[in-house]
Amino acid sequence: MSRTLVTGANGQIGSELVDLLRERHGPDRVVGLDLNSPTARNGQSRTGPFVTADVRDRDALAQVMSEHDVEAIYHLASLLSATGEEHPDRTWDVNTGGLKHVLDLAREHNVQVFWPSSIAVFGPSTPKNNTPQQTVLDPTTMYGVTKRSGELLCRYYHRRFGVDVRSLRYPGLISYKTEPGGGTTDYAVDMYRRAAAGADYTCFLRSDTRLPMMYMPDALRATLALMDADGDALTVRDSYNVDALSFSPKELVAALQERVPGFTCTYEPDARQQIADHWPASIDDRAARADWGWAPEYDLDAMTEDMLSHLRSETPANQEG
Ligand code: NAD
Ligand code: AKB
Repeated sequence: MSRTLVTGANGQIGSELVDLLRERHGPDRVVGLDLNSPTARNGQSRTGPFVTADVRDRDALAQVMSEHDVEAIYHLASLLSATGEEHPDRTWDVNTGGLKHVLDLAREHNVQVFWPSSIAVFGPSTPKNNTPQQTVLDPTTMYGVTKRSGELLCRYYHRRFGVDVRSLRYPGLISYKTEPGGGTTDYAVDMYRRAAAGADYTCFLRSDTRLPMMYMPDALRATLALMDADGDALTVRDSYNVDALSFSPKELVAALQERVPGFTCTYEPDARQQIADHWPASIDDRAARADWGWAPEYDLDAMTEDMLSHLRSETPANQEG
């Protein structure tokens, strides 16, 4: 039986993607892989196969591919931007080494690959508004360096070896099921969680820091749509820009205050501000719209309604009631 492999399966995206793919293909046909077994905090159903392994270990990956007859990989295992600045060597090894192993094995086993890039590929010389698909790419973080290197590797493996690898430059992703890990855009999820719990929030970015964001249901839909698309229609083989919405912390505070009276936010920018200052405020995603029909569904109001209703239903008071 051939299977789909998801690396980084315990993460913010992996936890939800594993469940979605298991609904699509059946629980037995999707293998999760991460450094540790999933816990309740990872939110993921534990109905299917799971492997604990390190993506830096090529032999372990090769064994999983053969044992499970893997036909598609969603390679999500990674360190993110803020953690990346704390551990640059490990970030290079995990992000770039892991992707190289996956691409080599995909070439050997004729496997389709999804690998996410990020708005972190852009930098201080990139146009900040409506950032084009083809533009200056001068990342200033180790995370951004691994993402741009990864994009070039993906394009090389496609052109040189015909590997069917597809990629999106995700903006900051917002979700309520599994908490994000070590990113710069995580402030938004933290703020939602605090507001839903009736608490105030101290934000680590300045109030006017506008960044591109996307709600997780849109991100998952984009991912599957790209993987389902006709390969001949894809004109971008490094990584597609995808846009959904943009907001600053103060705009998110205003959206929350409309629904959570009395919510307040104070601002204490830290080292993550410098990372955010080099990222775009909005993205031009016309190539994704033209090539495979991308269109987001959630704006800030719709996302805020949905986030709060889910987070409030999970608060201890509601669980007891
Ligand atoms: P996350 O930090 O929530 O999850 C990453 C997972 O990878 C974790 O469960 C971690 O245990 C695992 N991992 C780390 N090192 C590993 C290793 N050596 N071997 C095996 N597993 C390892 O990240 P996420 O938000 O789910 O992101 C998934 C992918 O999407 C990453 O490539 C990330 O760069 C990209 N991305 C995410 C966002 C976002 O906002 N979440 C935005 C842009 C791009
Ligand atoms: C991060 O903040 O590091 C991620 C990303 C935009 O890649 N959310």
